[in-house]
Amino acid sequence: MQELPLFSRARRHGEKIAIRSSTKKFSYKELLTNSENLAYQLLGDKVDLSEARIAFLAPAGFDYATIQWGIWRAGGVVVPLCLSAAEPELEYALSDSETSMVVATKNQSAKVASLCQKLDIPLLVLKEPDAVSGKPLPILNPSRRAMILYTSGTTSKPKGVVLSHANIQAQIESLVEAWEWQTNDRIPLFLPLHHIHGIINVLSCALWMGATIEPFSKFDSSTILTRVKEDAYTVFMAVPTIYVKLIEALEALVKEERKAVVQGFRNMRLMVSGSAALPASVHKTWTQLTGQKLLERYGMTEIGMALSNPFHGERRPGAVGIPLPKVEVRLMAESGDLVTDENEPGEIQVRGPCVFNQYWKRHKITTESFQDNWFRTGDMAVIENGYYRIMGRLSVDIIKSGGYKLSALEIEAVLLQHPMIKECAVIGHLDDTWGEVVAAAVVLEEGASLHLDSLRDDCRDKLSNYKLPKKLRIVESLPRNAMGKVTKPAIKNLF
Ligand code: MCA
Ligand code: AMP
Repeated sequence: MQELPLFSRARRHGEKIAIRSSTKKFSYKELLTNSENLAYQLLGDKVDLSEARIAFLAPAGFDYATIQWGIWRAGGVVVPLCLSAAEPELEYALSDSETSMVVATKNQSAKVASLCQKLDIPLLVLKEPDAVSGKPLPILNPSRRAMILYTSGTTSKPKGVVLSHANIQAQIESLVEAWEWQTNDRIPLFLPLHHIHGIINVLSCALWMGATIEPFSKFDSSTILTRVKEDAYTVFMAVPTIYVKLIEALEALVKEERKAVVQGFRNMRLMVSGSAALPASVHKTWTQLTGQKLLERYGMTEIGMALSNPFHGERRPGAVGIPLPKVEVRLMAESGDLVTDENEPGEIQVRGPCVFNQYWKRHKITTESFQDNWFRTGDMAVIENGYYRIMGRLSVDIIKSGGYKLSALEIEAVLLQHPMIKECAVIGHLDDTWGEVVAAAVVLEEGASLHLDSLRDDCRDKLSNYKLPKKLRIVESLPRNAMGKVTKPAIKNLF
């Protein structure tokens, strides 16, 4: 067995710049040295962390990559934490994953210090590297567990998706091949790094290829437009909400300035959209404005990317293309029969080396999520003229907002803890910018009153910003069916 290819390839990239911020540049060599140092620090007297879960909190940048690689090189499983998570969400991730240590950058450490104390988990604050120890690091079998990502779904608490090193490698290789990643690519990274989109599609693919990443602590359209105007990037990956925000920002520019920025977009060799449906209107407006045809693709935390419009060939608005290399896709009709004809809807099921094989500590849910070794995505699609088109999700309780997957049940569970709220139902309400926004219908306790702003403030310490309700309806009673179950389509009609 040999070192994982991600690291042996980095050795070949050597002095090339892996990560550049506005003030600093870091080479592949520095990333290898610093992550090796961290690995020794994490190992102490041990020879292998043997899949111990190490959670970490770091903004996009060299430190993030150092920590991720350091944990991997020591044989640990990374649990990247959400920077904007509320404390109960962090506590849940640490407890559920049975994290044995948290690593944080100096600026992020205050966010987790008291929680680590409460849970009796050691906190390691990243510092300047010591000299390398020289003892060999563990050689990892690719089938070993590498990463746990928390994903919301049809359960009230998020589930930990376990990905192996082999899964990660297959996901990277599939995208590198399909989108023809190049060693001289330059890409901005402003997506959150506790999800696949930022972690695999941007960070890991770029580092695999020896490309250069420009990290940002958060997305800001004017900063990005300035860098685009300077021709800083060759590849760009974002969620639909970001393209909507960029269209607004571009349209607000004066003509000459817009022309210069548009030229920067025009010069890129690839612009990708995913994580949520890209409205055909946004696709077309983007092409009219910049001349770029966005490449839309479809993926999921459990499987990486599965379907993509082609790099060469027709990029069809409203469609997600065909299966990526190494990925098998089939559609299963509600009747239980395999869909064999075009224009017939079915659930997307996926098989291949990119697909995870377990939800952390949730054996029953894992088993139920597969049908004959095919992962059941819960998304419906049809094939039209050779391309898949996503029709929606099987569950109304899954909301996609700004590219984040949210569980209506998780939000309802928090709202029900509110002293003014007797009953509630949460749905995703269609929105031009966010895809969907969180909307809550509530029945109040006798004599109580509630406003959206105060509800958001009251829930802020329990939910991340993007999960807070954006719409509120106060109702006398929730619409229910004959079985007493809340009818969510009727809730949707309330907004
Ligand atoms: C923030 N705001 C919202 C939402 N989020 N309003 C409605 N719905 C939301 N979801 C509001 C805030 O309340 C605030 O309003 C204002 O927008 C700015 O908030 P901020 O948090 O600063 O937002 P932002 O930084 O502008 O965030 C927008 C964003 C972000 C950049 C689009 O949501 C984002 O990074 N999304 C990407 C998520 C992602 O990477 N998903 C991939 C998952 P006010 O000022 O009034 O308070 S992986 C996946 O899905 C699979 C594998 C796949 O296929 O990729
Ligand atoms: P996540 O669990 O955060 O990985 O989100 C995965 C979900 O995002 C999928 O199950 C889809 O519902 C949705 N999704 C991702 N890409 C697309 C797309 N291009 N069009 C529509 N939905 C998408």
